[in-house]
Amino acid sequence: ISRKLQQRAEQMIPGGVNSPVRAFRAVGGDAPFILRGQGSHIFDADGNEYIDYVGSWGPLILGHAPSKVIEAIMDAACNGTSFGASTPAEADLAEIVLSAFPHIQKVRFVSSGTEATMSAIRLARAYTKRKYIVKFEGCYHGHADALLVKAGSGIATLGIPGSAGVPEEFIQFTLALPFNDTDALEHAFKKYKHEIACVIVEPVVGNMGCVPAPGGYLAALRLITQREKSVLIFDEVMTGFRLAFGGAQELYGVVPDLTTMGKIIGGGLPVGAYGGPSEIMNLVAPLGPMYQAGTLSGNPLAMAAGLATLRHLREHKQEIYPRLDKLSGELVDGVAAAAKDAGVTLCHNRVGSMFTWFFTPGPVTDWDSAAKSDTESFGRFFRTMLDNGVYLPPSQFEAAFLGTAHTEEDIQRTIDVAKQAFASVHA
Ligand code: KE4
Repeated sequence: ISRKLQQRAEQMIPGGVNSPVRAFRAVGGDAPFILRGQGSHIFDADGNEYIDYVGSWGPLILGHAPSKVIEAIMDAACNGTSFGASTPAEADLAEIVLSAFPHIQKVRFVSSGTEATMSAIRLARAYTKRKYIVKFEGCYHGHADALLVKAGSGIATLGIPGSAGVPEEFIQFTLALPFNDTDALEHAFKKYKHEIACVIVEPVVGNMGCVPAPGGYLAALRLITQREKSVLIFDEVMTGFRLAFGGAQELYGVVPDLTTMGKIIGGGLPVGAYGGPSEIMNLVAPLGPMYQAGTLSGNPLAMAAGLATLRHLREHKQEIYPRLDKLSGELVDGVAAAAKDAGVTLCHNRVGSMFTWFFTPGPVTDWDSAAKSDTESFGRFFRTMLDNGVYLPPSQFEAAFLGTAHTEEDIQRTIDVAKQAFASVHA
């Protein structure tokens, strides 16, 4: 049935999908159409059940349809879905975000991670009155024009458009540097002295597959940007409330100037956010001259879902994060051991409940090393897992997630299926 649904959808929607990765181009085969989710499992149109390690790409840290979140959404919906006017829930959610990220004095809610990073960059440029921005190769921050660049050849050269429809003039001020290379960053600041508005980074990268920043790297970014009076932006859209209640900055003890968020803060509904000290945030309209707006920003249903999710995480964080770490470790190590036993070349990266198995000897520490992965083998592994009821991210270069609804049985079953899958990789 999924195939029929796909054929129908692609008549009217490009590729039949509303986000490219869902088309399974990177892994081949048919993408199942999902009808419902419950806890750690999802169910497709053909009646197949899967253990879900995508969790809507990060938001569903509490699993599918947790009763508290669903009730909160239903209660809010009974009073209407949107007013385009202020509601108390927005300040309620802001309060929790500020409690989790102490450096944030003011936060603005938007409806996606893309809007959050796009706005944070505009704000950094407004605050510093500088034009250049630095991002790192392999990091993804949403699809705003200025961020759709591929690394240029050589160090600290300007990026090249990473998408059709992005004129090079739109990325002429974007520097795409190698991740995990402070020399490259120092070189850029020398070459573009006093001209770099901000450095944006995923403090633990999810978009190369999971790649943690090596010890000292984030602290070095902090030092260099402080010295250069450039705004450091931690894109915590994926890591915020995922790696710890206070995200990567709590885990690593490095504090950026601006933080962008998304995913978990909406509890599965569309929410993004950017925040930082009032000194910077007061530039945002209507207070200041930097314009940013949104019809559904702070939407009551999205705020209700985010509130229910973050309140639960805040209340139970002492046991939730250690358990997610323990269970994820069992899973990742169990699958890695199965690969070793089967003579399959595999390495893995994991930070808390965010992880990736790479089909390469590794270590995977940046884009160049991630790109050495054997995506064919990954595709075969992915499809065998899917055929046996395990739903992994359909790309070697995406992070997988474990949530509070996953059980020991889920983990054991996944390891068992991986044993079969590795046997087939050799076949
Ligand atoms: P959205 O605009 O997709 O809400 O957020 C963009 C974004 C920003 N920053 C980081 C670190 C992100 O990971 C993302 C989006 N992540 C992808 C998964 N790699 C979303 C999945 C998709 O594109 O369909």
